[in-house]
Amino acid sequence: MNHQPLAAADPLLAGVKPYPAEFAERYIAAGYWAERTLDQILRETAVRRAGHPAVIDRGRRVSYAELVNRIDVSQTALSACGIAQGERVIIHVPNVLEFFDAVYAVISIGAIPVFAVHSHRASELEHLANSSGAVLLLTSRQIPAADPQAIASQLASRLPGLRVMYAEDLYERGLHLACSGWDVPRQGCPRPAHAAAFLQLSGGTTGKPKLIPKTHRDYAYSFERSAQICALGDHTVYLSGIPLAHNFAASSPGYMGVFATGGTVVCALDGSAERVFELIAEHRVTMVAAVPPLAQAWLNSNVKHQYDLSSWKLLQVGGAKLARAVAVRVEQELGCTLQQVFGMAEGLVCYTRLDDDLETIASTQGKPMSDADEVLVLDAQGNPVPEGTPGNLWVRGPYTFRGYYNNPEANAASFTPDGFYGSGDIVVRDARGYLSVVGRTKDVINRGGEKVSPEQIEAVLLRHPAVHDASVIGVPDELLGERTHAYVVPREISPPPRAKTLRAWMRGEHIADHHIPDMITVVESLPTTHIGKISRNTLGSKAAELQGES
Ligand code: OOB
Repeated sequence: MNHQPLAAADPLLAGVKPYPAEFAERYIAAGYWAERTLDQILRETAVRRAGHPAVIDRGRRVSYAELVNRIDVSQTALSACGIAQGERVIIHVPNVLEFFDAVYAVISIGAIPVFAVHSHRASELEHLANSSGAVLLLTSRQIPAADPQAIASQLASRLPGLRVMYAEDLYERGLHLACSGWDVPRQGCPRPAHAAAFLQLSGGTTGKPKLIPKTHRDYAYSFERSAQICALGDHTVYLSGIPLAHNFAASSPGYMGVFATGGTVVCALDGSAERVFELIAEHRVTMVAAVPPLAQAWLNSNVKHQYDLSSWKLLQVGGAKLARAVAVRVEQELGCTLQQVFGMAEGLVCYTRLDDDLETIASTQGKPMSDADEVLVLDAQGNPVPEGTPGNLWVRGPYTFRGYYNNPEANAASFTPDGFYGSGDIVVRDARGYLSVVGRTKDVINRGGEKVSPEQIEAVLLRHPAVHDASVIGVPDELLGERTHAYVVPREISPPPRAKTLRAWMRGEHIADHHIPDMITVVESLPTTHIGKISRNTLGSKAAELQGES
């Protein structure tokens, strides 16, 4: 555990690197940052929209007034537990009503949520507890395919100082305490808006997740601006196919954007086509967020015609590159507008706009949400590249963080001296400022000196009508240094495509020889990260175990 204080540490939470004063002044003067905390924003909406449903979770419909009451009562249970301002609390709760009780009760009490993903198990949670110094884990009895008691006892033996509670008990316990005379606090977060509100996890595909502090005011700006871009309002009914704990589902515009504008969040415990389509039809959902593998599964599902999806206006896809061949199918096959979202927990989020032309929506990952986002596209030497040329993405702005929590080594490696964060993404910027992600610095395959981007090969494979999904990795090769290996998941048709046929088809697609995979293996499924992005890292390390026809 590294508890080295940083030079100019946030006085409200040691280990948080604040925005420099001149930037803070600029963001306040320009109206980007305001003096409101995250729970205050929800409480304000609750005054305006008291009786309107805030959350729907299976049979449970909870109005804004009820939600705020649940949060206040839940706070009582946390106080009784001795949780104090500034202490870290891990949230390990899936997409259910109690997720909101947990998050907002912790924030309202002035403690700091640390957002685990519900697919994390003891080993990941132990890392999070150590790196955040958390005192409490709020887990859940509703995590699909998990044994929370086993997780708790594994953690108890390794981290005796970490207390464990179920999010489902917060409200009940709080009610009980209130009945026995405890005061239910109703005033909300005691910390100022410039303080760190929570710690989010980096989505990096290498190494263990790092912790990203977000202040109330920078985060509020990002979801309120996102809500504007996505035209959220009272009428919005939002569903996320990915965990609510992830930055995309939290703030792009996510549930926080919905709560800021008075709409409704519908909880989906998983992103399967049946579950999501059923919820869309039943609750007249207007907007859905997904990672590309989910969107592909919904597009290729043969049950979609059985549901009334007419309320569905917008499908947001982000988190990983959406192939153009998939993007062009959305409007016609699902009947809604596609919005590409390219973002990162560290900050910058880009959107295609709702009124963009179809080509822009299908072939770019959008443009930054804020006029104050400073985006640089640089070559390896740090010089700007011309428009239309791939380069490394660097960013600074009113909701892009200034440093990982308590991690000077990672900070030294991730920032320029003047505060630009290097995301590791390779992008192309056009004359309008729209970005297309063409790869990641670390993913580039060096095939005998020819630099091959896995995304480019995947994009071609996804054009084949029998291909459901594809992922390409580099594997060591004596002659070339690295060669390309494509793993392909077929659509549910019989017979599935043969590796030989796919390669022959690719040759007919008029692509460079080095874009035809050296190896193709047809497999049943691909490994994914905790939020459902295809994980090339795991694919690389598990490649030998993957059975399939080559
Ligand atoms: C989102 O956040 P993270 O932190 O899980 O992952 C960030 C990384 C980016 O640096 C990029 O490599 C990749 O995920 N990524 C995309 C992408 N969106 C994210 N790559 C290509 N195309 C896209 N549309 O993933 C995230 C955070 C907020 C909103 C949306 C996604």
